[in-house]
Amino acid sequence: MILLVNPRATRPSNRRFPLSVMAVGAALPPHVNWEIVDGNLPGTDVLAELAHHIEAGERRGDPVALVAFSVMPGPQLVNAVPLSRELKSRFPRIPIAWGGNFPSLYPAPVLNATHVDWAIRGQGEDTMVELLDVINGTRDPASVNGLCFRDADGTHWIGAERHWKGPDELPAPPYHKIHVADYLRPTFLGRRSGVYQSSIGCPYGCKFCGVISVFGSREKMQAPERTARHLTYLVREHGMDSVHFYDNNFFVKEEHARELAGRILPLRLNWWCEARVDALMRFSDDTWRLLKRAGLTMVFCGAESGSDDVLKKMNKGTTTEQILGVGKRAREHGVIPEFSFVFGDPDDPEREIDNTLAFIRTLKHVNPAMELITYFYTPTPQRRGTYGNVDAVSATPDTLDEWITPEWVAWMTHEDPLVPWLDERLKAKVTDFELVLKSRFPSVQDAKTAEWGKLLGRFLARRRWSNGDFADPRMLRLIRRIAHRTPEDSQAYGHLRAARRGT
Ligand code: B12
Ligand code: SF4
Repeated sequence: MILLVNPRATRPSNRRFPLSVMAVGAALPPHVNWEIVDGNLPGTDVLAELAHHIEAGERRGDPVALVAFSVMPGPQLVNAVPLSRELKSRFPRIPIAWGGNFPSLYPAPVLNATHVDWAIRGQGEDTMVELLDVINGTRDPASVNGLCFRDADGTHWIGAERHWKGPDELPAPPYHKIHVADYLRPTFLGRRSGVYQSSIGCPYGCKFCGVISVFGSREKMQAPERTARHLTYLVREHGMDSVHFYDNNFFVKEEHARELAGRILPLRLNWWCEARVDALMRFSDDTWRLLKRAGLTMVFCGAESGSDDVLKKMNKGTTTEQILGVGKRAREHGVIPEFSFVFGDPDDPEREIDNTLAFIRTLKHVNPAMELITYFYTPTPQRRGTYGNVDAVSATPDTLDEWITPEWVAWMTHEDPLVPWLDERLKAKVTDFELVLKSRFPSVQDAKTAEWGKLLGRFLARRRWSNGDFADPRMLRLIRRIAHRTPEDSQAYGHLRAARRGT
């Protein structure tokens, strides 16, 4: 038996289908028994569940041969480390593997941890199947692409990169292995929102982006018919009414977008997806209308910067004119655009911040419904030296214990990039601006702030927004804090975070 663990990555109320471990499990050979243990489900004691499965497997004569964790940088890592360490100390003979974005990007600290036996880089389906042969003693681990391990003398073996497959070559999501209804949660899109990923990778090469560090600059899209078939199942059998598409880049070709929209239109879903502004600007008005009719409610676009020079430096391949163009067209077609920006240009951070904040104000005039997401540029070792001279950035940690300190958690979540050119004053410029904007125009996705807080914030932020006065909005911060609805279950990693000025 194989146990697939999704360590807690979010609050239970925000849980989503654990797609990563579902995908890996679906590809296991039919004779292999497997179960998912999902730390995002309310009240789950992951360690107790694992122990229960391990003991039950022993009794049935189907002992657990491997416990495999999915680990994303950030809070999921914070939860994975003690879990995996404790599991190893209680069941030292059971091999532990880690897959997902964290070991794909940072295999060395994973292999430095003696409680992890195998690290898997990149797409996991085929590597896991081959790893089972290794564990059964029928295959040399060095022959498995994507597999990393410690040699007998402790040196690290980093397996060659695995060529990854497109979604059409992989099994369908195994919905029968989870309680689907437990994962259909209310969001701004609907009362029973689900998630789905229909493509893998992204064909572009933005220099700051972690997606291409894992998948290279390639994207494989699933046939629209297959996507529609899976969504139809979720709608008809489980009453899903809306969906977040997790694709890094949902629209590549207009024809593909049109076919997909036509196929899912009868499902009457509301949906959110990520797209590039250049692709959206290429679409005809007729395509925009079709997307809207098919349920496109919000489209997330990586706008990144309000300066064309910086967009060029990032190798983004888009322009500020296209960003404004999408703002305008989205308004015309009744779709909410969600623009994300990356602050902290290594060469001239202050000028870039001022310029981009001014651009966001213009964008908000063009489309008042526009939503804002902010990030700080966090150069990863894989992308070092590609965008700005970032060689001064400190090296990433060698141990998992250091990775889960508050500083590195804030680094992984792009909250504090730990770069010398972005001091507290500059960061505050961004967070203060964001607070004024989000008080003046509360996000349709903000379920955390009580209604009275939103109303009061709107009123008090009015003058600041129209005067362009964003400096130290103490009153707005206080309102946000008091009006913050207490989560039903605060994040386990919360205490590890360094204090910071909130937005
Ligand atoms: C869902 C999701 C989340 C969920 C968590 C999901 C969970 N695990 O419970 C939430 C919303 C909580 C989340 C949060 C964050 N996320 Co996130 N997230 C995603 C998203 C949209 C989809 C991932 C997914 O399910 N894909 C579908 C599955 C099938 O694919 P997959 O995960 O890639 O899995 C494959 C391989 O990675 C591998 N694999 C994965 N797990 C395992 C396990 C084993 C054992 C094996 C063998 C293989 C394996 O095999 C799988 C099948 O091929 C991706 C974007 C994307 N489309 O990839 C971003 C993404 C992974 N997230 C990202 C980031 C940065 C974050 C945050 C840090 C953001 C923030 N500022 O706070 C936070 C913090 C994470 C945390 N809380 O720990 C980045 C990672 C960048 C990077 N390379 O480091 C991504 C790529 C988004 C982006 N474009 O920047 N995230
Ligand atoms: S378009 Fe988005 S996902 Fe693709 S490389 Fe650029 S930032 Fe990454």
